[in-house]
Amino acid sequence: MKGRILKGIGGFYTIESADSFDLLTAKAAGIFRHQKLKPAVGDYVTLNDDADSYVIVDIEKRRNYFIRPPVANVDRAVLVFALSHPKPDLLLLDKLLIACEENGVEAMICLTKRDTVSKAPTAEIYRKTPYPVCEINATDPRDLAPVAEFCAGHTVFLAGPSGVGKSTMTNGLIGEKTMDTGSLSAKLGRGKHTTRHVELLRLKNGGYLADTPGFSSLAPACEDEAALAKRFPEFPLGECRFLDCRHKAEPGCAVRAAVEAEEIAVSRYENYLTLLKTVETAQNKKGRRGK
Ligand SMILES: Nc1nc2c(ncn2[C@@H]2O[C@H](COP(=O)(O)OP(=O)(O)OP(=O)(O)O)[C@@H](O)[C@H]2O)c(=O)[nH]1
Ligand SMILES: [Mg+2]
Ligand SMILES: [Zn+2]
Repeated sequence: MKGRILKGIGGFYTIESADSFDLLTAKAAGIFRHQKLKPAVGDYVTLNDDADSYVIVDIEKRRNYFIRPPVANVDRAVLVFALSHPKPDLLLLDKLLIACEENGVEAMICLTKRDTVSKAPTAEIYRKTPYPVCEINATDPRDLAPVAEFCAGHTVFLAGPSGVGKSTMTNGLIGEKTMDTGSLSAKLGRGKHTTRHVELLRLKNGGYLADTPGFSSLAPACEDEAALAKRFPEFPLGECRFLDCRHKAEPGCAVRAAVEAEEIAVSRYENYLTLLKTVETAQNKKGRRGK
């Protein structure tokens, strides 16, 4: 029989049956112990139910796979950052957006703790991108409507730093207190990594939601400079004077012109330059090794 892994703890997996939507428990077959492939939350699997317990015997090819935390076959992501407490790390947000682009995951940006700030420039930065943006008080369920609409019918994960309200939102979206939430550390003003495992929760209107412990270590894999620029969907690529423009100081660069015209946010462009340096350094290393 077929099903999907919603949860895995200590070698036991909770599977939603594809036919009945019932939940059942299974173990992984011995073959997976000797393979690099391990069953992950989000996997579509085949179960063998001949014996008196269910055993996962096959894993369908994954559409995508994220390592930390392990979750497979995701089609949308809500990137959650607080407007303050903790202060948003926009380089991390841009890295997460790139990782979504690379993995064919549609992203939404959700800025929480709207109730704690009077002015918030962060939203304006991302309104200049094609990504949907919302500013919310995550503790107010009425604010969650745009997020609920974005998630309905899809497999979605919430990603973002500790303490920004991912579990608070999860509880609001699921409609019950499923996840523990934690206060910020008074000394450091950061979250305390309250959520430690990943699990797919069933949404009321169809679809699955995974609250996660972060993805703070998710590094974009961009293989070269051209690939990096393509991950910024608001960059007017193909309009620069030079085909191989890196959008740094080249004359006739359409990207820089768009930054000057305030069509592209300065912070997005600066983060592009920061990541470009990383890609260039990695390439130089590779080049030297190749000689
Ligand atoms: N005022 C206000 N507080 C919020 C908001 N969102 C979350 N909080 C509070 O922030 C704290 C952290 O929220 P969590 O939901 O545990 O954060 P998290 O992102 O799940 O954190 P980790 O599990 O550690 O990754 C809790 O005390 C929440 O009540 C918001 O929009 N406004
Ligand atoms: Mg949490
Ligand atoms: Zn250019």
